[in-house]
Amino acid sequence: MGKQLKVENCIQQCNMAEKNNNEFCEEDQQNLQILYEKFVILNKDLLRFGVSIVDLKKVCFRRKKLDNAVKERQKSVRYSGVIVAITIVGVVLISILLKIVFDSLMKTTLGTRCLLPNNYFIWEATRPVTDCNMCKDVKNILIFENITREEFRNYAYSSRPMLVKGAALHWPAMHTFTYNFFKEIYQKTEGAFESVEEECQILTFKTEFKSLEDVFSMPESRVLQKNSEKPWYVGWSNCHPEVLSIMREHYSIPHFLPEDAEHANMDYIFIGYEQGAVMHIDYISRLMWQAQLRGHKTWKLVPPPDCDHVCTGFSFRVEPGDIVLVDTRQWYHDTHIDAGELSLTVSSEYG
Ligand SMILES: O=C(O)CCC(=O)C(=O)O
Ligand SMILES: [Fe+2]
Repeated sequence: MGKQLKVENCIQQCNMAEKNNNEFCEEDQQNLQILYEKFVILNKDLLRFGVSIVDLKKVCFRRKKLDNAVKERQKSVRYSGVIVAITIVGVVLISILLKIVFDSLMKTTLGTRCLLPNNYFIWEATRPVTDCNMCKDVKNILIFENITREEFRNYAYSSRPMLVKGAALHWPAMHTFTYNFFKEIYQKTEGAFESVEEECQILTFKTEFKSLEDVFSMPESRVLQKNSEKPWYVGWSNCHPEVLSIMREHYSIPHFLPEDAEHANMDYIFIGYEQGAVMHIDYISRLMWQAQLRGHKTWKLVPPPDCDHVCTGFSFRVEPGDIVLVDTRQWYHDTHIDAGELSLTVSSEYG
């Protein structure tokens, strides 16, 4: 009898432990009671056949262990579920983030001109290997005093830096384009400022300006560089159709470019004083031309670093009316304006 009580205690202990962990419904409890009674009878029989209390305890606790293992497994399955959910949410968030970064890169690099300091590492990582023949025997700018379309044909798509002297001298833009000309167009054209923010691009170089609106809010004394005001130099692309069509009434595509050349549907203005563009390379898909409308500008060209052993850099100065052609995707370049002069240029891509 003493032995039997101990067995019942053991089973009760096991069930109590179980009860603490689980909520049983009424039906479960009835079934458990039946099971319990059958279990008591079975234990009595086992004891009668000579099985010891120690053996029964062992069985009882081995079962508990097994139960715990099952619970652990269920727990780990639950954890795995949570981990899978977190992973899915993570992947979705990372994808959204990558898309935002990719879109902004497309805007700042592939679609438009990209200045090196903004995303140097991305640019360097994606820069194609240079064929150093593009700069191997190039020691200076190739200058044409005047050139016909026919004569220019062989040079048009080379990466050779070239200068066509006085090619823009007859353009009305030589006289009509001023700071105030652009200020007026932008202020009177609905959506013009927004287009620069959303579809075009502004390059503010060393200035504190955040937008083209800031550029056109400068006090006149600074615009004209009176009273030792801080110098400024900016560039922006014009892609608003109305702004572009007004601008294009004042200049044309350089006469020497091939008739079947493709042209971009946005043109750039660079305007300002002293140090112009900082040393950079452009991530654009085509070649470019730039007409110097006002002021004198010195370009410094540096070959790509992978061609350092065969190529050298050089500088050249452009005068009002000159049109410069540089493969700005391959030649690193910076610009500097003659002291005290305002420089104003218009440029575009062709290919
Ligand atoms: O005109 C300038 O100062 C810089 C122009 C430039 O970087 C370019 O046309 O790619
Ligand atoms: Fe550039």
